[in-house]
Amino acid sequence: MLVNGKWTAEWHPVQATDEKGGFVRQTSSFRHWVTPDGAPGITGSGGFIAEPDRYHLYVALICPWASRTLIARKLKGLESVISLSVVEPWLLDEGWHFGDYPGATRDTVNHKEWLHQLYTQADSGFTGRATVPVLWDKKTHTIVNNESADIVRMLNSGFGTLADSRIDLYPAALREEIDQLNAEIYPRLNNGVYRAGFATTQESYQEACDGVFAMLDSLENRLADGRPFLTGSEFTEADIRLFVTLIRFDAAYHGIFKCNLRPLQAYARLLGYTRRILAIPGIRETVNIDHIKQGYYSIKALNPNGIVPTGPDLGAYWPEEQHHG
Ligand SMILES: N[C@@H](CCC(=O)N[C@@H](CS)C(=O)NCC(=O)O)C(=O)O
Repeated sequence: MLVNGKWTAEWHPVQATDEKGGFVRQTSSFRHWVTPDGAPGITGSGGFIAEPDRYHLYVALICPWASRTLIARKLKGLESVISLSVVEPWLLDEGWHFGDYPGATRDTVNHKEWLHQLYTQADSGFTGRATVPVLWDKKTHTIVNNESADIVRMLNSGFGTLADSRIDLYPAALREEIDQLNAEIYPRLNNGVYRAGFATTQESYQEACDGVFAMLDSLENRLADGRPFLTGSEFTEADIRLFVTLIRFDAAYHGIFKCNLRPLQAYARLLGYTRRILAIPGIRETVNIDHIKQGYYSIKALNPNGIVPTGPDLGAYWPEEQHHG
């Protein structure tokens, strides 16, 4: 991580823990908002007006939080408005790296080698982890925001007429329900799998793992009335946030994070739900199972030899092909 703008290599890879040995995720530190007229958003300062070719998104395809933003960019038709860089799948000694691994790109905007160099360009005294996603402003050469939940919302409504208005990922009538779903699914499932994986005590692992499966059970029941998406017939940001975890579940969390009570494939409705979302035009291209497996299985504290398992067979997700690279 960065300490006062200097890279320190001591971090890898077990992150901050609480007094019970539970994993604690760092809070995001750049919280400005792009808005149609440049007015300040709910946090941070103003001046980030929605303009074509002004903003650049940095993601990792292994990362569920970054993938949220990639999906939102795609569905809102912002691919030609916001350019993109993809890091390689492994957290190396200096964190995320730009290189030539298939599916990754170079940093075509700032020509950095490491993601942390963007953080110090934005703030030369930055202390914290250099995480993806990052929304970068090419005009003022700084980070607009590095919190995926914010970025998804600003891609949905901050780009005004530059974005496809037919799709609303956070419709006013569903906001309360979406907020409630997010508040429940994030700690128990999205971050719950990480809390299970990075737990350093049996007790914190058990608590996290129980939460993960209780949440999956509850979501499976929620879909029992035949609703296609979490809130009903409309696909919303709550679905994006659930999908990015479900699509990684069997490929990574079931193995490396020891969330192995059941595979996702044992949940018929959740599997059908995952397939339904994969079939939405554009979404499948945001999923790269090779990056996901390479990335998670390279976490040295959990898998010192870095061996990437061959399985599982994910054919049930993509019935027409055996796997998707
Ligand atoms: N709150 C952030 C979390 C992002 C996050 O934790 N990203 C991970 C990858 S999945 C990361 O970049 N980790 C690098 C590190 O911790 O050094 C968000 O949702 O945007």
